[in-house]
Amino acid sequence: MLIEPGKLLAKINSPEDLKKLDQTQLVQLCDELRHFIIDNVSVYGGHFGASLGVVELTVALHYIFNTPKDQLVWDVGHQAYGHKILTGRKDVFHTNRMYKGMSGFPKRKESEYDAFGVGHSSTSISAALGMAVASKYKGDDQQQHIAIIGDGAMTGGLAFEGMNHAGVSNSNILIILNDNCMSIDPNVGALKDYLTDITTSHTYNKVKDDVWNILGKISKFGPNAREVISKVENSIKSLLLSQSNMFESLNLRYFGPVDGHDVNHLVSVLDDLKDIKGPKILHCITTKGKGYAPAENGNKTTWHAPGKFDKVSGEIRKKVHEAPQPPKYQDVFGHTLVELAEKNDKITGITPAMPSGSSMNIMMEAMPDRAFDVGIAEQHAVTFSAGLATQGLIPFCNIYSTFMQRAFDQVVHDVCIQDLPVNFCLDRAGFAGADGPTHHGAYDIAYMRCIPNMIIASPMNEAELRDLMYTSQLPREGKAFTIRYPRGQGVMPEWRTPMKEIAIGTGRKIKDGEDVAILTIGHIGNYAVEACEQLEKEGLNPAHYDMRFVKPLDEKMLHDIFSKYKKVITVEDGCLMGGFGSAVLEFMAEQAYAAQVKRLGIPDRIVEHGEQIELHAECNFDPQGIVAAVVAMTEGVLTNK
Ligand SMILES: Cc1ncc(C[n+]2csc(CCOP(=O)(O)OP(=O)(O)O)c2C)c(N)n1
Repeated sequence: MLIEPGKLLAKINSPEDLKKLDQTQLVQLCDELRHFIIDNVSVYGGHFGASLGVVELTVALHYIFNTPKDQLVWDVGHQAYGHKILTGRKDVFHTNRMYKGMSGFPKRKESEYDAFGVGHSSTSISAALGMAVASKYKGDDQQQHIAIIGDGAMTGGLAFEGMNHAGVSNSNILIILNDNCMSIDPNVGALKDYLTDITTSHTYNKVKDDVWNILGKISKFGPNAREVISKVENSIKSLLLSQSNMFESLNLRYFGPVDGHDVNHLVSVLDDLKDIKGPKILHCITTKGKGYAPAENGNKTTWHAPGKFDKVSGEIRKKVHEAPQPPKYQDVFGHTLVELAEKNDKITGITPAMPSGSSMNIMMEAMPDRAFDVGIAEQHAVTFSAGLATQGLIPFCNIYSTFMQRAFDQVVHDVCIQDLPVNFCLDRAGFAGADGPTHHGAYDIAYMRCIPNMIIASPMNEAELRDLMYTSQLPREGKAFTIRYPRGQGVMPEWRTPMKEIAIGTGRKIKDGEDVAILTIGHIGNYAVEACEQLEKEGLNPAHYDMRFVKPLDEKMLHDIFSKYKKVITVEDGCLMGGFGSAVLEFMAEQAYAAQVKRLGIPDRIVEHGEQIELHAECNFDPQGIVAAVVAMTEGVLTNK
C-alpha cells in the first residue's frame, strides 16, 4: 500500500523544492509531513513520537540552511524521518527499516544529506564540531554545522565532552537542544530539572525575550552585530547573576527557550542565528508525539516506537495468538531480578536509560530505592555498579550489548582489574533486527572474552536465563559475570521454573550423534535443535551441545567432543572474529586436537537491517544454514552408509 503525500509535500523532492515555497505555506507543509509520517508508521511500523516532535524544526532547518553543504547532524537519528522525507526519500519511505529497504537512521551511504551516521546517542555535538573545525581549517567560514540533540541524549557524557571543546573552539557550530522532557522513558537526572527550571523561570524568560526582540533588529546591522550582541549579553549577564546559565558558562551563547512547534518563529530565529558566528545553542521546547492525540496525550514511552497501529482509533496492533506464548527474554530478566532481590537484599539494578527496553522498570516499580535509571550514560552505569560492588552490594547492570561497547574501558579498568563481582546482563545480544548495524549486538563475546576476571554465559532458554541469574548472585571470587541474551521471545511459555545453580563453566549435551558435533551458545541453539530434527529426516544424526559458557569453556566437555568427533560446527549469534567459535578453535589448537571446524556466526562485514531471521539466513546460521553446513561437512557420509 503506497501512501500518497499531501499536495505540497508531493512536489518536494529535495530542500531546493522546499525553498521554493512561500513562508506562508510552511504550516500546511508541516501538517502534510506530519500526516505522511503518521500514515506510514501506522502501516509499516518504526519510531514515531520523536519524529512528530521535530516536524517544524526539520522544515525550518531545511528552509533556512543550505543543505547538504550546511551539515545537519541528528543525534540518535530516530527522529529524522521528516528529514529523510524532505531529502529525496519520500518515495522509499514505506521501505523504512525493512530488509534491503531504507535505514531507520541517518546513514552516510544512503544520502549526501545524512552528514553523519548515527543510532547511538550523544555523538552529534562532537561530530558537528569536527566538521566545523575542518571547514575553518579549509578557510570556509560560510558553511554551517548544526547538531540537533534531545534532552535525553544531552545526559550522555559525550555530549558534555563535545560542548566543553566547542566552547573554546570559536567554531561555527549551532547546537539545537530539542527538549521534550522525554528520553524513551521520562528523562532523569539533575540536568532535566535544570532544563525545566530555565524553561519555566519567568524572570529568565522575560529577559531572554527582550534579547530576542533586540536580536530581531540586530541581524540587520550586519558586521556590527557581534559587538552589539556582546554588549547586550554583558548587560543581561549581570541581570542574570543569580541564575547563571550552564551553557553560557561553557562559553556557548544560549538562545531560547523557543516554541519548537511554531514553524514561522523557528524560521526567523534560525535565520538570525545563521549570521551569528561562534558556538551557540538554541533551546527548543517540543512535545513528543505532537499532532497525533494518542501519542501526545498517551503513554509517550509506548509511542516512542509503537509498532503498527490503527491511526483512527490509536489502537496498537498486537498479534493475537491461540496458544500461550513464550515471554520476551527481557521480561524474564525483569521478573527474575525482582524474585531474586526479594530474597537477597544486596541485589541492586542499574539501567542507562532503558527501563522499559530492558524491563528494569519492573524492579524500579517494585523496589524504587534499589533500582536506578542513570540516564544515557553507559560508562557511568558500569563504574557506578563497580562502586556499589566495592561495598558488598550485588549490582545487576543491564545494558544492551551494542551500547555496552561504550563502556569497554570501564569494564576493564573499573571492574575486572579490581576483581569486582559485577553482573552484566547484555540484552539485544546478536542481531538486533530492524534497527540495523548500529544496534546489532555483534561484538560482546569478542570484547568481553579478552578481559581477565570475566565469566561469560548465554542461556538457550528462559530456565537457563533464570538459573544463570541465580548463579550470578551467589557469592563468588572477584570476577565479573556477563549474561548475554537476544532481543525477543524465548521458547518456554511456562517459564517460571524453580531456579538452581549452574556450575560455572559447564555446558550440557542436548543429544548424542554421529560424525558431526554442533556446539551452540545461547538462544541460537534452538535453531540447531530445529536443524537436527530436519537432518534426522534426511538420515543424518549430528550431536548437539549447548555450551552455556564462553568463558570459562567447559573443557571437559570439549575434550570429550574432540576425542569423539572429527567434524565440529560452532554456532553463535555474534561476530566470528574472536567469538565463541574462535574460543573453541583456540582450545583445539592448544590441546593439539585435529578436527575440521566450521564456524557459523556474524561475518567480518557490516550486516544491514532486517528481521532477525532474515539476517540469520543471510549469514547462513538460520536452521537452514546449519542444515547446509552439516550436509556439506558430511558429504559422502550418506552414500557410504
Ligand atoms: C548510547 C545509547 N544508549 C541508549 C540508546 C537508546 N535510546 C534511543 S533513543 C533514546 C532516548 C533519546 O532521548 P532524546 O535524545 O531526548 O530524544 P527523544 O526521543 O526524546 O526525541 C535512547 C535512550 C541509544 N540510542 N544510544
